[in-house]
Amino acid sequence: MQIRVIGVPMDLGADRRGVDIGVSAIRYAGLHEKLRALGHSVKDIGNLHVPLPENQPAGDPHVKYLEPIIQVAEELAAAVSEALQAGDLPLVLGGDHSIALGSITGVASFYNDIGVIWIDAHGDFNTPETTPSGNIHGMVLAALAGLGHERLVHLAGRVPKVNPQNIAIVGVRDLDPGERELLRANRIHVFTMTDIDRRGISAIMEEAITVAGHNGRRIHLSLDLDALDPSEAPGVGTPVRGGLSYREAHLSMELLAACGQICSIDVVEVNPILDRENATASLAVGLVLSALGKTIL
Ligand code: B3U
Ligand code: MN
Ligand code: MN
Repeated sequence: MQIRVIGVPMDLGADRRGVDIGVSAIRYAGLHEKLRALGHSVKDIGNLHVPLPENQPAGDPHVKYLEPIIQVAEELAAAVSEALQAGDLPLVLGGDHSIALGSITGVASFYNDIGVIWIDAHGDFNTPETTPSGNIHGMVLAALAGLGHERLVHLAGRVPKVNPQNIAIVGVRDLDPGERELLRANRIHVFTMTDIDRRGISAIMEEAITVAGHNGRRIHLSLDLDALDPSEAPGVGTPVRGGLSYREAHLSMELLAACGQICSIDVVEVNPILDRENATASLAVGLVLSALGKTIL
């Protein structure tokens, strides 16, 4: 497979500073050589330009940094759909989770029906009315499903980008009250850590793959490193105890690789300032390898 790496050093969508350099940390953890060793060819188009918060007004406190986030999302959507047109698999490195707005918009402009598997401690399903923080990384999945701020929802192309019925969120353990209501009202398939504890990660991932991928549709994987337990992934902005273990996360990726429907990936929320010896970035690289075909035997 030809992998096209796209860096998006975005930290306008979250409060904790430092996710912008997650892009470099993931590259330094050996992403390219490890992908090549697995037999893939890798092309890296470098980083998109992202404005600094120092040079920007935050604007509306319910949707902070809306304009620059939209500007980057439009650019990223174009880069992702270009990669797909060339037959490459876009691997988008974040940055905070607001970048998924651009990557999934790009995928949705290439395929007319897609599924999304969103692996995250959080739902990222707030709107400007329900958000406790005003941070767009906590609203992006709702926007892609057609809910929330008009400018986010109507970004280039169709509305919604993803049919809410084709979304599976896995690893959830922290939802805001209004967000929970929205997930329920829109019948989003949410697989919590409790579901994983009770039924096992393998059954849960198989169900998530069926939700996102039935009828053979292509699946976009959006991997937020805070889905993992903070003991494995300390370098994230909003750690929440009780997350996926190392083995559960790898098995999830291996099952995704085996389904053969993954068309694009984002890896987000790695924060090297909060990390220990690049452990979270190294884990991110390992998980990407498993999602792209690495097996033990
Ligand atoms: N739900 C909260 C916190 C949050 C969302 N995503 C992350 N944190 N990483 C919010 O601000 O929307
Ligand atoms: Mn997230
Ligand atoms: Mn999260």
